Formats: sequence, structure tokens, C-alpha cells
Amino acid sequence: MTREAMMKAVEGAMPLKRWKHTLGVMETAVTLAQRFGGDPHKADLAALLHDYAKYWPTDRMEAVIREQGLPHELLEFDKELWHAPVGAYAVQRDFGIEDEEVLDAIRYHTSGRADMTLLDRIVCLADYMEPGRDFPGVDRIRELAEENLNLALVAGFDSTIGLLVSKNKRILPSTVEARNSLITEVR
Ligand code: DGI
Ligand code: FE
Ligand code: FE
Ligand code: FE
Repeated sequence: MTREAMMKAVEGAMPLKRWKHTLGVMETAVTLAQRFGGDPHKADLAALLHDYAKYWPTDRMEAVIREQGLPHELLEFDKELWHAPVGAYAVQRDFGIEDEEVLDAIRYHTSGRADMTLLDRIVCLADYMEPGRDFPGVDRIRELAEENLNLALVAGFDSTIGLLVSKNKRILPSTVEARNSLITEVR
């Protein structure tokens, strides 16, 4: 499928606000790839597709997790986590995406994971800091991202972890592992 056709399909799968977010993540991911030696083409593609399953009904996401053997552990954590691994499955099925690096960047864009690839980091950070994002600390993340991808991403995870702690919500172990792994590298 062409990029144009995928863009139409992704746009049609979400409200306008989320499509604008997607365009922001694409632009930011390409900039970060150029800045930090990543592949801009893969960054663009993974960013375009990263939230494809965001508006799927919960029961449909749950069915994919169960039927496709995705980690069942996810079902015990916030539903907001589900669209990432479900999205990786869906873009392979619906658009024929087979590039494992791109699929992983989609799969882990929300949770993170230990030893994230460069592309994982680029997409996850772009998702935090695209121009349309506005949350406490986002400007600090953008500042750090001028120089240091890892420190910026740690700041991103810190904002998420802080939010989850303040709401007394469970934290997926992969998110803690992602942060542990990043701070071990920057130390
Ligand atoms: O899909 P987006 O809104 O663009 O962003 P996202 O895919 O990064 O989703 C993030 C949401 O997931 C955010 O509101 C926090 C929520 N969340 C719930 N539990 C966890 C979690 N995020 C992480 N990283 N880890 C969790 O355990
Ligand atoms: Fe997302
Ligand atoms: Fe994210
Ligand atoms: Fe997103």
C-alpha cells in the first residue's frame, strides 16, 4: 500500500484532533531521526501508524490480545496501553507492514521496554513532545531533546510515572524497565 493510501486510512480511523497529533508526531520523529542518526523514512512510517488502533473499541482490542497471544499481563493494566501492541498487529494485517523495527516502535510506543531501539526511542519521544502536546514539563522535554535523546525520554517517562503514582494507578513493569535501562546508559 502507498504512503498516500495509508495516510487516508489512518486519518479515517481517528478524530481530527488525533490525526493532527499524528502529523505532529511524524514531523517530530523525522526531525529527531535526522538529529540522532536514525532512519527518517522508518521514523515517518512508524509515527504515521503509531496510534492506528487508538479508537478501537475495548472489546475488540481485548479480543486481539487474547486471540493473537499478545502479553495477557496487559489486561491487568490500564486500557490506554492496549492500542500500541494491538496497533502493531493491525498495521501488519491491514497495511502489510512487515518491517520488525517499525512494528516494534509501534508496539512499544506507549509502554517502552528495556533496551529500546533507536527507532523505539524516537517514536516514543516524538509522541511526548510533538508541537500539539501541552502538559506540565513538556517544554523541559523539548529542551532536553535538542541535545540528548535519552535524557529527554527519561523526562517523558518520569511525567507518565508521576501521573500514574499521583492517581494511585498500577505501572506496567516494562515502563519501569525502560526507565531503568535508559538511566543506566546515561550514567
Ligand atoms: O496514544 P497517545 O495518547 O498519543 O500516547 P500514549 O500512547 O503514550 O498513551 C499514553 C497513556 O497511557 C498515558 O495517558 C498514560 C497511559 N498509561 C497507563 N498506564 C501506563 C501508561 N503509560 C505507560 N508508559 N505505562 C503505564 O503503565
Ligand atoms: Fe499512543
Ligand atoms: Fe507515548
Ligand atoms: Fe500518540
